[in-house]
Amino acid sequence: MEKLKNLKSMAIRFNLDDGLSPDRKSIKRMLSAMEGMYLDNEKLKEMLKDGDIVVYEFYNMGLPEDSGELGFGTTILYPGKIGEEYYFTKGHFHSILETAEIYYCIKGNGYLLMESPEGDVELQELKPGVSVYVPKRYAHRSINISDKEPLISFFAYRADGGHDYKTIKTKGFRKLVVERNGKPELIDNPKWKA
Ligand code: S6P
Ligand code: ZN
Repeated sequence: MEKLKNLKSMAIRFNLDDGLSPDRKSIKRMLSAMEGMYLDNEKLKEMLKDGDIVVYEFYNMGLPEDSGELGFGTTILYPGKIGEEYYFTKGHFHSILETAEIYYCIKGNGYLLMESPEGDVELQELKPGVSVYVPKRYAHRSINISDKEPLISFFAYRADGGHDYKTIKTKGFRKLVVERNGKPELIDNPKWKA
């Protein structure tokens, strides 16, 4: 078949077991980068004394940040807890607030916690085969509730959406998912700042 000219397609492999790609280098978020994000920051500091660890890793394909492009990749969130809080991703709004995003869970079990600037909260369970639509205007954070498996999801969003981490870093999410009596529970974040 004659090859189409100027069609710059690409095929990127993501391993279905560990979520990693042999074709790109992942971005790793270390425990030290999560300082101040968990309720029990003292516990985090104590854990750091035994050395830094990777809490999650994800991909940025490095595509041009144009409105017609899509950013995509996998996020691999490892299992663990800090105090009663499960490991989570930092979470962010998109700089272009009107940016929606698609997640598709490949492996593991957890939640996608979402929150609008007005305080509407959405929580969806992530398990293999489930796709979650993150509506525009909603900050989002992945939470891994398994004690042994990584939570692996594929994501896609408009490549020029950008990331606003500051709002979540300073205010936090209104809600938190913690483990109580061996089960995940959604609670009000006692540290949430209006
Ligand atoms: C990007 C998308 C994911 C996250 C990744 C890490 O819009 O939502 O790729 O970047 O899961 O989370 P965070 O909050 O540290 O960017
Ligand atoms: Zn996002």
